[in-house]
Amino acid sequence: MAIKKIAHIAIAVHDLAEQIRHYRDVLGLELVGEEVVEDQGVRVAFLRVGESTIELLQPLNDASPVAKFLAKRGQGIHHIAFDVDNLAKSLSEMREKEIRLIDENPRAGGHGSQIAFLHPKSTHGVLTELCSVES
Ligand code: CMX
Repeated sequence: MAIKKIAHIAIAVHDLAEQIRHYRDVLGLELVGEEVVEDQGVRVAFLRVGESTIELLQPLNDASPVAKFLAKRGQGIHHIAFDVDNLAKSLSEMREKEIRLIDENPRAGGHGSQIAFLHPKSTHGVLTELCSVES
């Protein structure tokens, strides 16, 4: 697997507008967009940091994995996403290395990307996303 860069670091938040004020107005990051990802039950704000992005995740409802995370752990870093050159091949490699996959196959993410999550129980407690814009 070839990791090209950190695509984004995602942070679980209760109130997107309040957090945007912090990241944009206090830290000075550029807000590049907001998007609802219905199937994940989240509203996402994207803030550019060089070649990477900070993603703020606010749950849309109690069924969202992010709502569960907030209830259990509170606000904070939710996952890290790596941009890989070939997502399907990378997933096969992870499977061979006995990493537990949440997504057996790539699925649609935000911004036209393809994504797949690795389970935090097999990545030492860090929920890890692999993503690719090409596949
Ligand atoms: N980071 C680290 N550990 C996490 C975690 C996270 N983000 N979310 C859950 N866990 C841990 C829990 O603390 C728990 O550990 P313990 O058993 O030691 O207490 C364990 O994983 C199981 O967690 P759970 O609360 O029982 O939740 P589920 O098993 O129902 O789901 C997970 C956990 C990771 C499989 C699920 O949240 C998931 O599928 N996540 C991937 C999808 C996602 O997060 N989408 C939202 C973002 C969408 C986007 O970016 O577009």
